[in-house]
Amino acid sequence: MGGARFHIDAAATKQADLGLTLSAGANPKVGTHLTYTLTVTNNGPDTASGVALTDSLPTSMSFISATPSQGSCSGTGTVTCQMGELAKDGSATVSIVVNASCVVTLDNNAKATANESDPNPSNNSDTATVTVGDPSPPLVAATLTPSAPNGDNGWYISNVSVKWNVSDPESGALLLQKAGCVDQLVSIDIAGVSFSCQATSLGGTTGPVSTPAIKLDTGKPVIDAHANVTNADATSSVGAPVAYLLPNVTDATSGPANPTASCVPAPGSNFPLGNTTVTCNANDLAGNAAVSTQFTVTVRNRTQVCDDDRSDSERTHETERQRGEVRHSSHQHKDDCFNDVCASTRNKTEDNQKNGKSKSFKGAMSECEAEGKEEKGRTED
Ligand SMILES: [Ca+2]
Ligand SMILES: [Ca+2]
Ligand SMILES: [Ca+2]
Repeated sequence: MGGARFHIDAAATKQADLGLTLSAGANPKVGTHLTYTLTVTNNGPDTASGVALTDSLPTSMSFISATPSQGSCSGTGTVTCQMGELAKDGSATVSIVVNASCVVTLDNNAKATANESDPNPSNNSDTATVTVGDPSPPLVAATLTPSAPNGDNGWYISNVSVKWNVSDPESGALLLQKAGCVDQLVSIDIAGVSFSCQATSLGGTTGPVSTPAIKLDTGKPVIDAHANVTNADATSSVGAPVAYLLPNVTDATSGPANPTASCVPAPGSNFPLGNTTVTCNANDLAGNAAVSTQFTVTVRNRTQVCDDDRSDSERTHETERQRGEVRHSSHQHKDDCFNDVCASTRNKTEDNQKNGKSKSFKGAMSECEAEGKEEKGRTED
């Protein structure tokens, strides 16, 4: 212990005025390196021994390396360098390289000490101030849900949510200024709407960034009502081809995919005897399906009546015709047919009248006779 005290006492009799300067390189950007240079000078009058430099790095600076011109350094948060002796008027340096990790203005303080007493302690520490800049403007992106049009022809057929994602990893949220950038829910049919967002940080300005035009159609197209078709007459024993007009289609937003509906059975196709339900469907351009529309096509059973009620002689003729023994024109056949129908109808009507039943056959009979005469007249012409 006595030896140690003697050593300290002996050093205290000598004086060395250390001076420290701390300088920093140009203001860095986040993610780039910055070099601090510590320079220690011994202004005397004696040689300094046990020269040590201590630099407590700012917490937002991450240590990369420390390189002394003499001696050695250790530590990463607080860097301590043992520089050894420094002769009067001698100087030594330490280069400390750090990485700037965030946008900030900060001070770095360092100090120098030696075993000898320092007659001028005021120049033993120094401060360097740097401002770390933001190298990049904000990140701006919109997330649409659904992410892409889920209908036809670029249309959405369900509500669309728009969420803005705005960030700046260097400047941070507090340094962000936004214009627009409002989350949206598109829930009303519209032929096209776009939203935008602009953001500014210490790194610059991004935008305005715009969403694609959002076209929303959730409404079904409408098919006009179609009246039943009741006046079609059979042209053969299996029915008749029946023409009808396809119903029109309207749609408020995207418009109909086709101006008229698609109906089954199609117009002009053969309809069987009796009632057939026709079903019509349609889509709009966005792909929404209409509520289907139905109507009835009735094919009246004239041929069947004729076949049932024709006379035995007509049946005989039919057989002969099939055998090729008799050649009747089609007009002649129709005459026979209608005659038979009229005869049958007349008989039924007379029977019904006698029995006091419905007289509705009377109308049918006169209509039938009129048509029969008309047909006959054409045949004779
Ligand atoms: Ca000093
Ligand atoms: Ca940035
Ligand atoms: Ca629609």
